[in-house]
Amino acid sequence: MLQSQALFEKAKLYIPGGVNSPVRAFNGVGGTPVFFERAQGPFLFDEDNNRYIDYVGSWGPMILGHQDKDVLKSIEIALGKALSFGAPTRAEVLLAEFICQHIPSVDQVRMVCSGTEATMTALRLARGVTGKDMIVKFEGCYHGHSDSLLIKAGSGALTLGQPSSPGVPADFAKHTLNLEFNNSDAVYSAFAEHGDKIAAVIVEPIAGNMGCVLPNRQFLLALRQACDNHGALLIFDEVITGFRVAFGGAQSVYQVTPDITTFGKIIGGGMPVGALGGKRSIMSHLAPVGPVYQAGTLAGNPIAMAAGLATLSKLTTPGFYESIHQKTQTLVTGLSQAAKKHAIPLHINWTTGMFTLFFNDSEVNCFNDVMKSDVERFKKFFHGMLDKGIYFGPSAFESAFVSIAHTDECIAQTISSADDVFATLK
Ligand code: KE4
Repeated sequence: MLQSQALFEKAKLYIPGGVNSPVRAFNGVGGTPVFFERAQGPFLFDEDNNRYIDYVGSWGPMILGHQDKDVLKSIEIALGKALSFGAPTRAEVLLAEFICQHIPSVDQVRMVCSGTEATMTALRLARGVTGKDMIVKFEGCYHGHSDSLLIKAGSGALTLGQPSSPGVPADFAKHTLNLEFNNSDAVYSAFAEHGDKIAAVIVEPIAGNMGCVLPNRQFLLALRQACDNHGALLIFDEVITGFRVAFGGAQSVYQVTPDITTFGKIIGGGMPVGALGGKRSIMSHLAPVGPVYQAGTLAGNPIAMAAGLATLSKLTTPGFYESIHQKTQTLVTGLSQAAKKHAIPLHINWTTGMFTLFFNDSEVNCFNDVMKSDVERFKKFFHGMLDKGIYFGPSAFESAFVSIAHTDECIAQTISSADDVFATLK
């Protein structure tokens, strides 16, 4: 890792913390971040040409694995025409059409350049439509770093131990209610007290940013009912789960329909893309049709649209999600059996294409459960696996991701390596 160490020292001269996103700095696990030079299929290669099986997948986008030939071909064709116009293009219409045709709750979609932009815009839209200011989010859920949402966020902020970031005015924070994920009673109480002021509820329908935490369907139904009863909008932040846990996202798995859905990651195939979508009656409030403003120089960028459309088109392959599900299930089963063999308290939450190891022998259904997990043991697990050429996200509070490119051999190697590492964790 000599090159990574040298690059990290240089990076820290020119970039705060040496990284362009905090979780990458390894503060959650200690040690020096690995600097990667290239990737292929399920593998990453660092600057010292060490190979790793990749369970980060750029935090979700790489569901096809790295360097998918069809995605690269689409990008090459787009590159031959232009990088950017700042004007309407066919490609953005085709990607919007694809999403609208396959997500029943979405009639129209607006492209942006990140998940943060998508959720920030979704909140502004909900506030514009309802004329109300308060929003409800859930502890441990992370929706990007816009001010209204960086309140007891999960993901990086959780790792940084700053449940709400400095720089967010108190006047913003007071409009954000933080409730416990999976706690329907808390939702009923919040709406009983503030219902006439709540513009929206935003939730990761399957949480990924406190680690993977699955919802109780009754909880999602309670959100839907509360929003209907009080004229608030339900926003499903499917930046991670969209086109990952199922072709129709978490909303298709739990059969609960949001008013607005935010997307990102997979819909860009690795390029910078976010999106928000919903019924025309809501989306028509967005400029230039309606008064709710949103804009972006590179929104709908043709290269990103090409990467996204090529990626989504391959997800329609018959059996794709069954295969991803099977790979994930085989891996999780093997890891659980290995931990049991070594009497390591481990609870793995998982669903199709995503999972998290909680070093905790009880169920993990909310943020407080997550915080009972043994983070020190996770750090040892992380580095033990890294030394064996297996790359998990450098934080106990993130989800790991499986791609269609992860072979049976990759999964067997991961289980075998974990077996060795668990033996050292006793
Ligand atoms: P971006 O602005 O990072 O594209 O998306 C923000 C976002 C919104 N909603 C959900 C559910 C998300 O998971 C994210 C971003 N996810 C994190 C990983 N858990 C991004 C990784 C990072 O921050 O470096």
